[in-house]
Amino acid sequence: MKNYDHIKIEKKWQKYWDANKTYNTEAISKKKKYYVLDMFPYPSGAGLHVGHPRGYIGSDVYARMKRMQGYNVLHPMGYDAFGLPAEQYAIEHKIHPRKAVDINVKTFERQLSVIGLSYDWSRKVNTTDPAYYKWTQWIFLKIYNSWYDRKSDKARPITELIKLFGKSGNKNIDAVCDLNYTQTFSYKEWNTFTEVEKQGILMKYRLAYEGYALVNWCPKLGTVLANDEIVEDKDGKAISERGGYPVEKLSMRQWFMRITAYADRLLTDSEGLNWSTHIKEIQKNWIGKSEGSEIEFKTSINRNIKVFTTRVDTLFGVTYVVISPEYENISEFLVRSKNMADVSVYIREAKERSKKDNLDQKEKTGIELKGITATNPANGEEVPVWVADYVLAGYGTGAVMAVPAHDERDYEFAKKYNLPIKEVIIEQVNSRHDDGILHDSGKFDGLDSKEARTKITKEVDGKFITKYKMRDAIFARQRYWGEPIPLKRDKKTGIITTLKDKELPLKLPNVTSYEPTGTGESPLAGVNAWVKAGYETNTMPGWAGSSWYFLRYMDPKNEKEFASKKALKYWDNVDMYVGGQEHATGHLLYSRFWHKFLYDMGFVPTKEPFKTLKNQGLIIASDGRKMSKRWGNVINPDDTVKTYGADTLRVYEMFMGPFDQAVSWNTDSIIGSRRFLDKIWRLSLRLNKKSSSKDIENILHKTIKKITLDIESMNFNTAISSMMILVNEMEKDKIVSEKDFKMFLQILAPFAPHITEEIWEQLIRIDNYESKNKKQFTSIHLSIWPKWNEKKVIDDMVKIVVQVNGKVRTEIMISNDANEEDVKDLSMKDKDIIPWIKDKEIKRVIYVKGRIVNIVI
Ligand code: ANZ
Repeated sequence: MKNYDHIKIEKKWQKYWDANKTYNTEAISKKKKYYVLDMFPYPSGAGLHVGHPRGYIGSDVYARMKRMQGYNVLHPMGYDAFGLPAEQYAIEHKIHPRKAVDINVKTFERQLSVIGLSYDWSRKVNTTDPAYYKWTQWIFLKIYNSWYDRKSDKARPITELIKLFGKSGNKNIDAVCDLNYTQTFSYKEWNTFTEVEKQGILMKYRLAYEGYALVNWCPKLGTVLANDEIVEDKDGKAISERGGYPVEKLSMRQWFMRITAYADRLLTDSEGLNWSTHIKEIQKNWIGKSEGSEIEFKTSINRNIKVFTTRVDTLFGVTYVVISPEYENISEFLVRSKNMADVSVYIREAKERSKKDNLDQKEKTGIELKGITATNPANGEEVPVWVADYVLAGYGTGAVMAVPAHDERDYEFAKKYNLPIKEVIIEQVNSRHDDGILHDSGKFDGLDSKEARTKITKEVDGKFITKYKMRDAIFARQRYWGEPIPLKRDKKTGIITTLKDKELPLKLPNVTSYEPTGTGESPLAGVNAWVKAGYETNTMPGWAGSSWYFLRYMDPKNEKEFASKKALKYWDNVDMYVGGQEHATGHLLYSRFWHKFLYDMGFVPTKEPFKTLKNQGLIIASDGRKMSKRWGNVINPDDTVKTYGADTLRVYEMFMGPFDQAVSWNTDSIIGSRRFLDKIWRLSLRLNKKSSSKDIENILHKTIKKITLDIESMNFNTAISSMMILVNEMEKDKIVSEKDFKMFLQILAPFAPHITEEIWEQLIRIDNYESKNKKQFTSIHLSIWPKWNEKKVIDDMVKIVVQVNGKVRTEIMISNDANEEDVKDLSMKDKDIIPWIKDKEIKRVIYVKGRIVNIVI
């Protein structure tokens, strides 16, 4: 082949790899394993644009190097195909979601395969496949049938809790349970409870439980919307992104997962993960652990107000106390206030606002409860009590002690309503919100904030408390296209029973209408047989199937277990996970949570699913926007592959800029990557059996070292630029040694797998033609990754600066292994140095290895 014909070459090798199963993972083997995983995509109707494969190409380069380094590499791909995108597509195109998903998967698969990604397709998973979601349902049931024991700090089967209740009631049990559940009972009482009562109590402890939550309800669309399906109109009111219809808050029956039980472990275990600090920080803030104190204020109406504060050291600076409009006992305060009518209007309006307004309140409002005061437990001072909407009912105790001198929100509020501001902390590090030294705080004056917090909490009989911002996760959608929740409800008693293992999967029934019902209920509520059987009508949310798929790849065809113990032990966990950072508070938290649960139950051997995580940056369209059908700026990889070749696309996407940063697509610069490959093609036609020059050899070995380290750290762009330099040097040289060129091909192979394979094969063919010992062809991608020769990597000669009394007088070149005496000797004999030192007494000669000689006279 004279010219580089990418179309022919790429087709040929994709067919060959497929037929020869070049990339199939060995089952459990003696080899060391390496697990390289991409976040699997939603197969949306639009297909791939050139932004999507960036992460896939990066992880593919990485996986290919690991394979060549001798690892048994697991590098699979699959589809996360339940949920809204697939459902929307189906509704818009009036086809059943099952069909829509199958069509979309085909498109994705075709697009992915022309890029030459080295997936083991025999391990493909699809979350909508009943053979897959059988195990999603199975895991759900395990979670449903578990509780969290704080004493052993792990999940345990609910059967054990039932036994404990029967033996000693719930007094000595330290379990994570519903925040509002305070009932205690003895074992005798437990045994007298009816089954319905018992099940009601257990629901407060289960790790998957039923409850109510405010959801975003769009009456016009007749459906519940996720937060990211809502936008604001010009007045800041919530409207649906599709159609622009009003959205309200509505309380609806839901299933939840008690992820809060794992808050602390999710926090502490993230420290050991090799993830970007940015993502860890996002998760940390999301979990929002805060350590503080709960203290009580007595009030003039004989009703205490308990507040949660992280800054009890500022207690002497309290100038008022605030309760939330949705505070539990607010009516008792309301009826005793002197301005009851106004307060009641305020409360009603504030509640309305919090129902309707989607996001954070912009301007703080409030009203004083006239005639009611609270007593500061530290100094007996009487302060006013206010109701205000900047205090949230669902956080802490729903009430705060306000310290406007040291808290920004209180400050804003105090300024607006002319409330006093009293400073009690000085010598803060950065701002008046920081810790410092106490003053005007009675006997605590002079203490630092930290010490004061302990002492003051004790003094006022407060409690030390740890709170989390994170809430339990809703685990239900009122839509059709999701995994059925494998529970049945008895019509008369309401008692819920779980399906047996052998009844799984509970398959999604065929329906004629899978559109929202308009009542807010799932379309399954309209399927007679389903309702008659008593099945749960909500389906699982989008995040169910993706919370454990990485485990299924380890043993994807197993019908008896979600994965065998042996496979789980061998594959251990994901070594390298690549995907977008937009999943920081969704998928990446949920899957860590499920994994920890499975660990507690002894089903997986590791505490964390993903050891290392790398986030690829976005590819922005050349007009500066995100690529999207809506903007008409999408570039289809199919076109690029056709015109320039998959190898060019791969090299270009890896060369565009640092892997983790956003870059913009520029069709004009693709040609540079293509020329690089053209050059390599031409070089391959003039190879030589002689050795390369020493210079080329040195550059080659340096490049091998650099590429190896760059791929390891995912610095793909610098890897490519150093290969470009090497190719330029080779091109200039008269002799291009075949042996050296082959090593170069090997390090290029992960980036450009087709062209390298083609040249590799041609070289073997030529060799075989010329020699008697015919060699069998084996793929370059299964060849052994070249090792660099350390001696060739170190420069032979180094430059030494020679100074006299600290002033630079000349430079000399010395051999790398020259010893100290030789270097000093050489420096003093140098013709440029002799004039400076002759006839002088030399006091000292200082040598800084490999860099400087300083002669002191
Ligand atoms: C007095 C104080 C003085 C506070 C000070 C802070 C600084 P994090 O860290 O986010 O947990 N707070 C408590 N419950 C609240 C609620 N339901 N709605 C709104 N704000 C609430 O924040 C804890 C702090 O947030 C608490 O500490 C309380 O204000 C406020 F110089 O108490 B602080």
